[in-house]
Amino acid sequence: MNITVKNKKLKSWIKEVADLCKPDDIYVCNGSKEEYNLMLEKLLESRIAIPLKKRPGSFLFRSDPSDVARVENRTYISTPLKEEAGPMNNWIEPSELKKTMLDLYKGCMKGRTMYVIPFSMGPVGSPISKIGIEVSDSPYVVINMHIMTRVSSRVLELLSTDGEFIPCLHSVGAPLSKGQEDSQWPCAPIEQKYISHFPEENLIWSYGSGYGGNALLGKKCLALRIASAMARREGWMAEHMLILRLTGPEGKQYHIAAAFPSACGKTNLAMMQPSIPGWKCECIGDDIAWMKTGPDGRLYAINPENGFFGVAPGTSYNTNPMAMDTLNENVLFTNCALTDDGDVWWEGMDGDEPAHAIDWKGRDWTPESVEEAAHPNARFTAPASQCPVICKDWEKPEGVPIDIFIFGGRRGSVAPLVYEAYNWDHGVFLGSTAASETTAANIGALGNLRRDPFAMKPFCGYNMGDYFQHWLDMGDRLGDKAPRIFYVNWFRKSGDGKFLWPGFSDNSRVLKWMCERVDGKVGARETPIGLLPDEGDLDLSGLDLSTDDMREIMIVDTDDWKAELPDIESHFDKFGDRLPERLKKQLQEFRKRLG
Ligand code: TSX
Ligand code: MN
Repeated sequence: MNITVKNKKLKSWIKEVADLCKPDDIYVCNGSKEEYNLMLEKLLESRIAIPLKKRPGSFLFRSDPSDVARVENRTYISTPLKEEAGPMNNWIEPSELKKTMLDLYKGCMKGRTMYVIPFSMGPVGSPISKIGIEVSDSPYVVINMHIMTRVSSRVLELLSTDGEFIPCLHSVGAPLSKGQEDSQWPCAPIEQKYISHFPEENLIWSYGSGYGGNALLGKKCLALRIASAMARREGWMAEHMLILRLTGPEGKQYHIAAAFPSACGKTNLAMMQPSIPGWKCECIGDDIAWMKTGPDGRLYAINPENGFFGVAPGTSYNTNPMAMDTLNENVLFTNCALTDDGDVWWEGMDGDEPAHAIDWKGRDWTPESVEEAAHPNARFTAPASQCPVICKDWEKPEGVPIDIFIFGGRRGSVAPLVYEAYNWDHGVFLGSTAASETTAANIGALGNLRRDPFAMKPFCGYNMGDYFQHWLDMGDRLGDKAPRIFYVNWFRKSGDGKFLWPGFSDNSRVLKWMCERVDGKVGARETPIGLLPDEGDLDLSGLDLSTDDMREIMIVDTDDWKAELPDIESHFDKFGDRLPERLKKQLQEFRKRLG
């Protein structure tokens, strides 16, 4: 081991893990640039990292073809009672799960170095931040954690001898025998993969995968699953939300937090540049929001992350120019294609397809190839500080005051462009019933409706029924200082299958209407689903959009919505007696409004 650790709990945990996993070496990380470079040198030497001539300080990685995404069916919330994990989570009883995993962990780091990664979610030392220690046998994890979290020796100093941290144990699950050559991307077969959370003891155990959310344990595992359970106990919120600051022509600032399921363009919205003159948009975060009530009784949000781990395919100067400008240097790419001139490429990038490339599996690729060049879930890992529109206050320890919550989904029909909740409880109802059609990018049959409450289905660390209640409780606590709640659908299609709304920068028109609602500048018309913009109140100046199309985008078809009721009912039925009475009442009132 390269340094002596002072924290008592950490010291004994490191020893315990080392005795179990039997690594050849132990290295405690300090988060320095030198350490990052050292790690990369190793990865370059073993040809795991491919340097990119066109992007300084940037590298391409190719995962094992079996290890390309989060594994929801291998993800567990392990509480003593199954009831505590709830109907949306996989569950195994803690002692049983630990027994299984201890067997797997036995000697799993042989032939490898065990890295101890001290990290802070949120600015180091902020009262909202949480400290985690990830122990991992993957140098790829170390460099990704350097970008995605605040890895620093200051974290260890802060911990001192008795400070608290969240232990995050990770192994790729591929020990090396003496002289055995390492594979390009070590990992374990699917039936040995486990992404386990023990929320009652703030503990994370991950085994068998080296990829993203399975392995970078600060993100989905700590900042969402474990943090959501802590937040409920402690009276705050850990949400799957982007955070942005919108500034109006008079300089008034509005802070928006928005939750969308996958494939809705959350990162695009987080970095969106308004098409309407005088309005400005800045990014604070693209994935996770931690929110607490401030001294003035309002809700304040921080982004606990330090970087973006974004989906590459589909990212272009058309869809997200600010992301593209974030990716020029110091970026780690995973499962993108490699061009002949030493750059990355993916489907949906601007310009012509390359005439030749190496695909994500390392094979020759040409435009005639049947398979994609980049994996659909190929990723970039980039420092948030490199985003040209990162908000100057994005690391403010006290966070930014949230004015507006947005929930959304992808629907080709039924849901209009935007509507506002009648009140907090109705907003919670909208969040709890949020639905999206499945796309090629996520699993499940194409075009099926999938309920993804608050976009938290894969990320809630406890019973989702209790989570709904926690939202209601937060509303009670915030009272008239609570953010207003809206629902959006950028994806409504016309009868002939064309997107009706231009989306992207023009979504600023929708956000502007929300701000004017907050300021009481515009009215709204009551419909069974909520409050819709009065005709003429959405700023459509300079938009080439026919009146007919605009009407179609805004149609609320009562019969369509009545037809949804059975699905909402069976969705709610899953929660049994954990479904808050106040949501049952919301459903009753919705039914009544539909007539
Ligand atoms: O991210 C998207 N947003 C939010 C942007 C701030 N996407 C991409 C989704 C995939 C991740 C969108 N796609 C959006 C949107 O608002 N809207 C659409 C649908 C759409 C696609 C293309 C066009 C218009 C709408 N127009 C042309 O192709 C010219
Ligand atoms: Mn996410």
